[in-house]
Amino acid sequence: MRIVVLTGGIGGARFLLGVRAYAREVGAEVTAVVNVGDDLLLHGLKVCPDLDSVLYTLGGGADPERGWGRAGETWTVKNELAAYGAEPSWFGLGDKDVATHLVRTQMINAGYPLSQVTEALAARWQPGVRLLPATDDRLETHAVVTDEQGRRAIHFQEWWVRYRADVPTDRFVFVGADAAKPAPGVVEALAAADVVLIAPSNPVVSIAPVLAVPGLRDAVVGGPAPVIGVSPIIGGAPVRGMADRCLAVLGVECSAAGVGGLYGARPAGGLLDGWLVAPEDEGTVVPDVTVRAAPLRMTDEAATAAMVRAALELM
Ligand code: GDP
Ligand code: FO1
Ligand code: CA
Repeated sequence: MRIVVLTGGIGGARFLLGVRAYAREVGAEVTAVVNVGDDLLLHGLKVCPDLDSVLYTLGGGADPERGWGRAGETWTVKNELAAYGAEPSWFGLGDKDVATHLVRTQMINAGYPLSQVTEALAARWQPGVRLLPATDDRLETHAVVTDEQGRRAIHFQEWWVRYRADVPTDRFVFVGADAAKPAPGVVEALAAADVVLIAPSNPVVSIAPVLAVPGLRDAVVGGPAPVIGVSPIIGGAPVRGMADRCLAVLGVECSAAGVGGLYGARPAGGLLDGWLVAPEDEGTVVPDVTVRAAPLRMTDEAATAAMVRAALELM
């Protein structure tokens, strides 16, 4: 069996722990197609938060409380940069994390595409699933905001980390998406998939930028595999993060029904064949989509693997 998962960072990474556990049980192969819209250049370093969340989580090196970055992290580099007054000061790179960005940046500068760089980093972390960036090309999520400086587009990280999403926001744009191509292997993996799972990731700034790569959405929707989504919203609220703020920007209700409706039914030009919601959201209706309820809290690997099993039962 071949499973392809579309995913963002922390929520997707935790989901992948369950997908990997399930896949080991049944002998399935897993490919994760990871969002790159959060990526940024910082102090000359290429930082890929979602790819790193997945690598560190599956590799056993992630900080469990923070969710992003490395366990047992120290902050000497960050403090030294602050002593120089180096900007941006609102985004902190941990010392261990910096090593990842140094290796990645060196390879990118030597001409390697992000997909090959990711493969090289994965040789250390042994994530047990194939990790593919959605694209090797530049694709950055920006928020169009209006504040005392007027109407302008700021990088997603500035919107979230600097302003904590607390700034009037018109919309999100995926800069570069029009000219981006799916990374090598992505379309092939989708064409060979037995099932495509949409991780319980942020639909607006994790899954949408993956699908914004021309050809990628068509490869999912026009592909042979059923598409099953897992709701990141339980009882009208995200489990963590900023999905409620992001959905509000789109005017979409923050609910399992709202996100299911945003993805839409595959027969009606949308994405989904099946939609897994939490027991709290039992009775959720998404027209033309098979909806089922199962516990969706990813408290540990066994609970998450059970979620994956429930998702696959929707096939
Ligand atoms: P990010 O890129 O680091 O923001 O992570 P993702 O986009 O992959 O995932 C963020 C989403 O994960 C949020 O909308 C959360 O609601 C969702 N999430 C986090 N933990 C859980 C959980 O235990 N269960 C479910 N269903 N969703 C979760
Ligand atoms: N999130 C923060 O809230 N503050 C930070 O200083 C910060 C630094 C950071 C460095 C590397 C990395 O991979 C992630 C980092 N994050 C930080 C998390 C990140 O901003 C977002 O949570 C994700 O991009 C959302 O997917
Ligand atoms: Ca993300």
